Amino acid sequence: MYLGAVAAAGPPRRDFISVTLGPEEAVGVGGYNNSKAWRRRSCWRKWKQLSRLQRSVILFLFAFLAVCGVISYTSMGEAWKSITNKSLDDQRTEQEIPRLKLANPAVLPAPQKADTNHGDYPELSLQKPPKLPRVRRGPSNRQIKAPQRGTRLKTRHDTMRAVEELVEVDKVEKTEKSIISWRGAVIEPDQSTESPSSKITEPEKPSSVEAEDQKEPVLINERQLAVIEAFRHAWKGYKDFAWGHDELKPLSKSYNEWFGLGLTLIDALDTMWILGLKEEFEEARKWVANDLVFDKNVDVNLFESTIRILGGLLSTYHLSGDSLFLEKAKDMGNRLMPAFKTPSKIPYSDVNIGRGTAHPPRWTSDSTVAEVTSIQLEFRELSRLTGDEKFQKAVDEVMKHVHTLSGKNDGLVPMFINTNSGQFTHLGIYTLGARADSYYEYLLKQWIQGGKKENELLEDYMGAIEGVKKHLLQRSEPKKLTFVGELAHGHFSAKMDHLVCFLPGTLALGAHNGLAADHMKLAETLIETCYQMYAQVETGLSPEIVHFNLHAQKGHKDVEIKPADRHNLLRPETVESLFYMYRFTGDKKYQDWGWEILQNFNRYTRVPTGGYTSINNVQNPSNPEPRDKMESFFLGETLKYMFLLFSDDIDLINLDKYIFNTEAHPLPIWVPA
Ligand code: DMJ
Repeated sequence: MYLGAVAAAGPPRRDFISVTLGPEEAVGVGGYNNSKAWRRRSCWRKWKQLSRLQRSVILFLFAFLAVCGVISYTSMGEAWKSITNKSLDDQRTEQEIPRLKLANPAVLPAPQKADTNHGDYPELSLQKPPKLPRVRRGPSNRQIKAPQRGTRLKTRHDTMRAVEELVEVDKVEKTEKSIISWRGAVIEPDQSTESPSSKITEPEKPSSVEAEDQKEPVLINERQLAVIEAFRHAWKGYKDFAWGHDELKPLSKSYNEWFGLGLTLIDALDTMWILGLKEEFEEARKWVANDLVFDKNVDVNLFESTIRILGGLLSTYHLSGDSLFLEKAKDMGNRLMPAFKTPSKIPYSDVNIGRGTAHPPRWTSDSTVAEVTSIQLEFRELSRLTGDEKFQKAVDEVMKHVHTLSGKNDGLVPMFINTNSGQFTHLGIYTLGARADSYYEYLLKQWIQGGKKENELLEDYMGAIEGVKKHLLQRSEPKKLTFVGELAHGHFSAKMDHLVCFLPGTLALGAHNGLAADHMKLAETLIETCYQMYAQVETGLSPEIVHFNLHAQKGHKDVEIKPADRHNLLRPETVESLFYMYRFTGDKKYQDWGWEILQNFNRYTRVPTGGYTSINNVQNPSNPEPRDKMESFFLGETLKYMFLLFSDDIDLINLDKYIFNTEAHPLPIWVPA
């Protein structure tokens, strides 16, 4: 905790010079006479009795003391002046924090500094099994209540010691908790959460921030520590070789630029907050404050920049209470608005955020359905926070329009929509994978975000799940795994993208929110399938796409992989669903599955000099063929969901108060359950 220079310095010290006179002088000789005249006379007599040398020595001493006095007065004055100025500066910074600063106070307490000792961790090289990280003192993450279903803390001595240290730190910090001032984030635990905006009457105001969530000391377990360690390793690579750029190329020790907006850094902000990585967060925050500029002649993809940048900034604002992130989010949101200036109001895929122009891809005037229907959580939230309705209006219009469109098949949507006509194109192909996936996810999540009142969204979601059941579900051989295939002009294909593995989590979230109980059953069978997409592969990592065997063949597993599909991009969907499944069932097998996956990421994708890399061949453990790229969602999503999966605390991003956008950025539910 940073208490500020004044507090740290404490009250000014007073120095005294004590001059001790001899007993004779103190009480007089021959009786006590304390009259002023007597004392003056007596002193003068004594002075006269001294030799010249004695007098000179005394005079010299007095002169010396006087000079010392003057010098120390001047330097103390300077010190005092600088302390006073600093405190004024602090006050100024607080005042200059833009208007919205306290509109929505921080949800979680400021992350605590994690142990910076990298040295405890042996570096793992590619393809070698990693050693389990030694337990160390992790960050104190005080938003967590006592674990609900028993912690996964190991009983090993060092683990307990680590935890005891955490608790000790926490106790000390708790006593200082009246105001936590940390880089512009001002958190007053007693402050109640208010709606950030009073300008908008609908939708309803959130009450997402609960100081009561911040009750007990946090116990970080060994698996969470391993996630922190993985994050820090990834971050080290990004920091050393790609700082401020979009994506790390960990093998060539360089970077890849996509939008030129520090994508990885922004995507990772709220993960750092949740993991308690204060130092890293502070450094990244500085970059956002000083170097993140949107006034650039650059084309960005509307969907990707909304879910990663806008979503990342909004959730970081909610978690930290730091208005810097809201200001940046507003700026970005405004710059994305030209995308909606189309004949149909269905947005273009690309926007030049510097010039304020938008356009479809060069080869078509279509946008993908997932892209135009998976920006709503973020734009709606931006309206709620700013009081400016235009963001919400634009995206609501898209949803209303899509709701009425023909060309659906029992709630399943085609993959493309035309920005001129507003009609679906490429009819007849239905998938829950690429280009359609998050349409289904956002139907449910918008309904939850808005307080479960927007019936059309629910209607479309429920209808779509019926469509999935009717057209896309099949069972594989030999294990009879239920999977979600695709439909192309009436023909079923047993192809399933890893992307579809968001679905078990979404189904479970719906069931948790009161929807059909059989959704939970389906979620349970589908997450088993997603896990098998890892477990049946040589590296224990899923490929991008699998084909399931519909007929039993000797020596064949359920999962078949085509050469073009055997890459792994460090994607989050399975871990994401494992997180939801564990939250809602408490079944520890989901944590164990996630743990296996984390270890396999460490075995096959970790680059010794920092960072993780996507790989080309999940079927070859001796050479998984690194692709030399770390996607921003590895930090934004995969590791965040891992950390949350291993936590036993339902209040670490409480799912009745938050809804994750499709890039794992938590946003408040407006009317919490
Ligand atoms: C992320 O950008 C989002 O999760 C998106 O919805 C799908 N693709 C990646 C992760 O796989």
